[in-house]
Amino acid sequence: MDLSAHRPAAAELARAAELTAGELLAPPAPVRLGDVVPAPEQVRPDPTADFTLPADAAVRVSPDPDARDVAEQLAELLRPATGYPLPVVLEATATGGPLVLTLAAATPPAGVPRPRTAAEDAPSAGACAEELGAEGYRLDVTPTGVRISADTATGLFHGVQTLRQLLPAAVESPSPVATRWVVPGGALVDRPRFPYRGAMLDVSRHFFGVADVLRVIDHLARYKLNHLHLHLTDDQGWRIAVDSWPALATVGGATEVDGGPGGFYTDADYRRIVRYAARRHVTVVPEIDLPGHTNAALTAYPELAPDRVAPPPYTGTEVGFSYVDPASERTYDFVADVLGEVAARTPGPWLHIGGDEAFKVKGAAYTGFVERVQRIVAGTGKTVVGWHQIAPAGHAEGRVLQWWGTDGDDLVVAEAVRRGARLILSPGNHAYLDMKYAPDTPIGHDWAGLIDVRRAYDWDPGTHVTGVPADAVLGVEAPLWTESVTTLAEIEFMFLPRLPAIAELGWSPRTTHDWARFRERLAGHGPRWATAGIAFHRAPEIPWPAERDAADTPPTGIPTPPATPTPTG
Ligand code: TNX
Repeated sequence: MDLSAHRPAAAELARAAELTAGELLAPPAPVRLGDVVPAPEQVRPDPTADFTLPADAAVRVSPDPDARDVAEQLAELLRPATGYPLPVVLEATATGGPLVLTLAAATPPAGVPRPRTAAEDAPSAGACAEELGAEGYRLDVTPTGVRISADTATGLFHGVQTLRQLLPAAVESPSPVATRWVVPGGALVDRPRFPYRGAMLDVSRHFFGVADVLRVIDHLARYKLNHLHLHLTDDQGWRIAVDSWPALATVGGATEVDGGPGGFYTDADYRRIVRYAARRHVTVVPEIDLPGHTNAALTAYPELAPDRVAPPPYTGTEVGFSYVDPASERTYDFVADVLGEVAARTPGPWLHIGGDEAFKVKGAAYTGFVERVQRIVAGTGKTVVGWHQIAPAGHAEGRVLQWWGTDGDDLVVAEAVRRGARLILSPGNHAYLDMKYAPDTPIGHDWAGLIDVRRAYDWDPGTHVTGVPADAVLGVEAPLWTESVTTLAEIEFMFLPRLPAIAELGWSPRTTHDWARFRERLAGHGPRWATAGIAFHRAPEIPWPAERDAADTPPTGIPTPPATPTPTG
């Protein structure tokens, strides 16, 4: 029998082989200028202006210590994957070069039209297009180089995070990769919608060591989140050393959910976290939860308990049973000492006093306690933040309520806002990253519902709570409670990919809000996380590109990431 009719011709075989080889060797899809998360305010791509980083590039930067530090961080970020030396050079008037970071608003390099701002496009608005503010930046890519300009080092830092995302995903590799380091041409002007963009890590229910916290700060910084709220105390463990009440940490810190060993941050540990965060333009917001959620403190100092009897340590996950005695003066000595010490080692302006779920301290006893604690905070020079349960207490100058409701009709909170409070929005059913993605998510809660990526993304902080106008919204925060979260890989699994969704709501103008585009942009981050050894949830709603080298991460399992270098700095 003649099989020649079924045998592919040699030319066809060669063609098929060529296609397969082409697929294997083809560089990954090029990054586009608008592929950034959170979405930038204005993007003007110029496909004729792509730039390729040369091996002998230097980073030129204005001679300012903070700007210089951002330049050092850019070099530190690029060196491992590129293998290039990337020296940092101080230059008062850097006019050009492959990588330039300048602190003053710079004239765009010739050939790149300055993008028009929304303000310029609106006929009535007269605001200056180059008002970049405290956090904004401008990024210009021409065939001869990348220039980031900003009014502040913080703006430069955010610009560097954008540049990082514009380079191929291989830039996340901890070891050298042979590739062309192409940045898409064009110009971009960017600044945040809200000044407060944060995430919370509960280090009480399970304790996480300094290295884990530093890694979390890195994740925040990537997505231009600028606040890390540390939930430092709860029934299951007290996590910060306090000199004047030492047993809080040594006794109260020795437990956690399910009987693990717990732990606490020494003064040096806490300062290291604060310093590491500051270098990444992230402000630490410490929370001492009062008057409830205090079982760990009571085990150490029974004199604070209403019956003056030490309760047994608590390793379960119920809430609302413990409280410090609001009728005892000793309680206020404790509060003043603790808040005084924490304030003294916290450079940021905020002090979070909790206030949630104090079910056994009711009515005037509760509001009276909160009002007194608000005065103690004011005495430390900090601005008070509390969970929205503190709304009925009297107003204190500048106070901020963190709203975690699941129903946007909250009259008590709207009234507190009318009296002058500002709001951080952490709606339980959109922003609580301890909620499961889907029924089969192996860890997490579901009391506020399931939160897939779309649910994390599809809400508007500016209109979410009835009677709370956008200008009373300070920003957004994604809390991660850790009753069921025990490792860094599990933190990352719950954070990613939802944290970038919340980050985008906090940063990007509402006009950029678009689920279809967001999921496309987010998809490109999968290979970045995989390359960096960061665990994440391969949410089925996101069109992740096929990964060649990445570890296989099943849709619902929590992958064990490859060992990552310990953060330094
Ligand atoms: C409620 S929301 C809490 C926490 C729990 C969390 C679990 C809030 C301020 N309090 O004590 O850990 O639910 O999702």
